[in-house]
Amino acid sequence: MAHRILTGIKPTGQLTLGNYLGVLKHLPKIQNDGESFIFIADLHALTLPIEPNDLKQNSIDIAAFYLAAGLDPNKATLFLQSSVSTHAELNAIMQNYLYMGELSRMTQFKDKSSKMNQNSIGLGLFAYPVLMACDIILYDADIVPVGEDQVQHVELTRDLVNRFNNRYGETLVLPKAVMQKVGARIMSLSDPNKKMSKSDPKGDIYLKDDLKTIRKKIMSAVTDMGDEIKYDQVNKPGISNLLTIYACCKDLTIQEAENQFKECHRYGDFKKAVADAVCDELEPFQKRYQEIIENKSYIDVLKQGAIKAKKVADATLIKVKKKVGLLDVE
Ligand code: ATP
Ligand code: LTN
Repeated sequence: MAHRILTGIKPTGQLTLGNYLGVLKHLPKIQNDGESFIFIADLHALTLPIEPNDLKQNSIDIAAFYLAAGLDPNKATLFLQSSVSTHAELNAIMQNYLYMGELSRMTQFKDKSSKMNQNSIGLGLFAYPVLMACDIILYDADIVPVGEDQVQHVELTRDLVNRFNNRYGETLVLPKAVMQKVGARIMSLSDPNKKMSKSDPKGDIYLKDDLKTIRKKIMSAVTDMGDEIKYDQVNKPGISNLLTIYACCKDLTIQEAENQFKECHRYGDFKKAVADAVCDELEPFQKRYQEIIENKSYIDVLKQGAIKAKKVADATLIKVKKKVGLLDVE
């Protein structure tokens, strides 16, 4: 059977180089591996406080970034999660098949909620993986391209699918998280032991940063003791992260990237090469983004995408409703 591919990015803030190297950059290639559904997870962005205007602008940005990265609306279906109400409907059913114990063990929930006032943690943040599972299930997706931090949520989706299928008979497709070999976890430039994340601005490179700022950020990235350019996550997390960024921008393996810097014993020279690689990669991408923002081509793409997505999603919802015994009198 042909593959069904699904992935999403939530419009919680400005996209980072981590989002780009972990997922965005690879989507144009992935879209040829099967039928792709690529969306803006705007309902998910509401799980933490966000200004309405920021949410709108971030959503537009993600749409434009998808297109700038090279997603072809004739091949992939691009849409806003909130335009397809079926996500919320399936969520109402599926929340009964994931357990509070499971949800409370999710790393993302533990990380995000630990930074909050314990009396004002929204239910949506806790129940986040239920909605994410619905996103995946609705499109019969078997391939879910994500960065490393999202693998746990896809694993939980697999548990849900197995639980549902065991209870009601084969109904839902079992998904699999697919990560890039290089780039699945880009780390912060100021603390290479922490993930680069758009909700934690320290050590981030934003896709909208101008090239001068990007250079400056890379040149001042935290590095490690010694002068060797070697991949060693434990003893050289800073250099390893920069090597990963370089390899990913140049489409090299880590080994190939390392070989290029065998003779280099000056971190400054190495950082300059990394900055060049990132700027070479992002310059044309930023130009395309700017054009798309100006011509607003994303509006029609999202409209058409929602219509296509809804058809597929509704068919799954009908199947699920039947299986669980919801009476259909339409
Ligand atoms: P937040 O900080 O709001 O949690 P995020 O950037 O971690 O945001 P998303 O925007 O929803 O999360 O992530 C979109 C995709 O980018 C996901 O597949 C995620 O795994 C991936 N991703 C996010 N950060 C990185 C990173 N540092 N390295 C590689 N992939 C990443
Ligand atoms: N949870 C993801 C965004 C997301 C997603 C999805 C990714 C929402 N639904 C379905 C893949 C498949 C995140 O926080 N990065």
